Amino acid sequence: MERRACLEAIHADLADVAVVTIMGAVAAELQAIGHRPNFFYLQHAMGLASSLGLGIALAQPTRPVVVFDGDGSLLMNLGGLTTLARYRPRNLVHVVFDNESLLSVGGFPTATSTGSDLAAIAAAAGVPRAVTVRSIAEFVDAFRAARASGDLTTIVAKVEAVGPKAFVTDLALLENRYQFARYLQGRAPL
Ligand SMILES: Cc1ncc(C[n+]2csc(CCOP(=O)(O)OP(=O)(O)O)c2C)c(N)n1
Repeated sequence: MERRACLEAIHADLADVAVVTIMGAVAAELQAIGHRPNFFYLQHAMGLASSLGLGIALAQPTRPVVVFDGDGSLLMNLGGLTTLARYRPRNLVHVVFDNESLLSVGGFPTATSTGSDLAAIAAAAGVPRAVTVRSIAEFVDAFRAARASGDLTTIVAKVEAVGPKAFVTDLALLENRYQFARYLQGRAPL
């Protein structure tokens, strides 16, 4: 399956959810599908999208939070999973798009291409709900089940290593930051 199709399938579900993505292909795709002021595309800082999501989820426990991570990013900071599990934010869904590569910087293969299982690692870290999905229907079901479960979930979505031509968003980081901060503060979009 393609990551873009996964994002399209749940885009309507992200209307009033704090969304944090990694940089690169996933950010460019989500913005192209339809940017919202509640979407924040974290630049650089590989492996820290779930940490940013964790901070928001703990600070605002009634707000749903969704993180879109990548296999390469998560592998750079596996301790992020143990910290997520330790604090167990019930309002956070952690999606890892596992394309077995560092697509946004040239497609170098990651450890998942030789068998490392990120859902098993998440479960071993103590994440209470951790699943792997391989079709759009499975992905949508897992995403909605995670939202409904009221517990921390990591969904590893196995996707093809394909993406947009340009891996950049058409939105300055600073502008995105202020938009997102206003959203979190409940202030009207500018
Ligand atoms: C600490 C750090 N090292 C390197 C980079 C350069 N970089 C940006 S995106 C990326 C690849 C991300 O891979 P993955 O999380 O698997 O997502 P994909 O690009 O495959 O969607 C890299 C290495 C970075 N942003 N930060």
